[in-house]
Amino acid sequence: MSLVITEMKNRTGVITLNNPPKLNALCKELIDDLIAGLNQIKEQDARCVILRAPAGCKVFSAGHDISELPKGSRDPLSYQDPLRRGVRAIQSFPGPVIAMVEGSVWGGAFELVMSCDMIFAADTSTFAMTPANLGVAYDIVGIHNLIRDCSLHVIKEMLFTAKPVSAERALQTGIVNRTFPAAELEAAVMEIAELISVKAPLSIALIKEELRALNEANPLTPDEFERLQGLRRVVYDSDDAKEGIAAFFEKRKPVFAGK
Ligand code: LCV
Ligand code: LCV
Repeated sequence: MSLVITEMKNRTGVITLNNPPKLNALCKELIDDLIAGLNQIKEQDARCVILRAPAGCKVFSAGHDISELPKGSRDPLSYQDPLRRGVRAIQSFPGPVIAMVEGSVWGGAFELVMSCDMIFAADTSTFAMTPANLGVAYDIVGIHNLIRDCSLHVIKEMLFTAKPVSAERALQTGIVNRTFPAAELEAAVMEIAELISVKAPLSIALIKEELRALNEANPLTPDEFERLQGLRRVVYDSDDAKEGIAAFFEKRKPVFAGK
């Protein structure tokens, strides 16, 4: 029995964290199911993914499964840790992954949500970053994933106090894109996903990968620059690139085939 529900709604994939007894804690099994869900959705030509928890949930995710943390003197968040693999799967998915948050978000789940491309939250949701609660030596990549989207002062306040931040405060500080009353959240996020799903997927996937590479702090190495140029070539050689311009001059909506 998978700990996530994976479904397609038109050309939007929806992954629902679904392990209520463990408050959707990010145990190895749930992360493996999340990655499998993303791979399944990729095969179905999804243009966008929504990552959510069941409607009305009190806890979006209780974060890393504390019972799976090493009992000491071992890196708690090394490269192959489930949380690290889950974050990389979201960041490398070739299309926007939107976090639709309702309930409270804790620790590694906050990093998972921050690794998504956009965050839309119910106005009753909260966000907490908790290594200081557990004495966890959070890893550099994980910290880097937190500091790119909002002020260092706010992230330090969250890290050093481990105090949950309200949706309103998360909106003010740029952590979330928008907040909605819980009852309106799903419809609003589906509308955004539908809008994305008729845009040019190859351009979007390229731009997401360019932003990821640029965001990885260090200046691009020559090899990395050439790699991105190679990806751009596939896109500007594509039928879609021709279709987009032809449609414009023929004054009709483009139909992008993704090739
Ligand atoms: C395993 C859990 C968990 C859990 N793991 O229900 O960022 S870092 O460095 O901290 C990173 C390592 C990380 O992500 O660590 C985990 C950070 N997560 C947290 O700090 C949240 C810890 N949980 C809570 O604060 C409460 O459980 C919340 C507020 C989420 C829900 O409170 P509520 O009163 O509704 P309980 O606390 O009673 O939890 C129900 C059961 O789930 C277990 C918890 O131990 C309890 O188990 P028992 O029924 O066996 O007592 N549980 C909760 N969170 N992350 N197990
Ligand atoms: C050539 C045009 C253009 C135009 N080029 O007047 O960011 S990227 O990657 O997309 C980048 C590559 C880029 O910047 O691509 C261009 C992005 N631009 C747009 O998407 C805007 C396209 N234009 C429009 O949406 C409308 O034209 C606006 C809203 C700007 C104005 O609308 P309006 O009804 O006032 P028309 O659409 O009737 O345009 C008047 C004439 O200008 C041409 C258009 O084809 C039309 O030509 P005809 O009179 O021959 O039909 N035109 C408009 N924009 N970027 N030609």
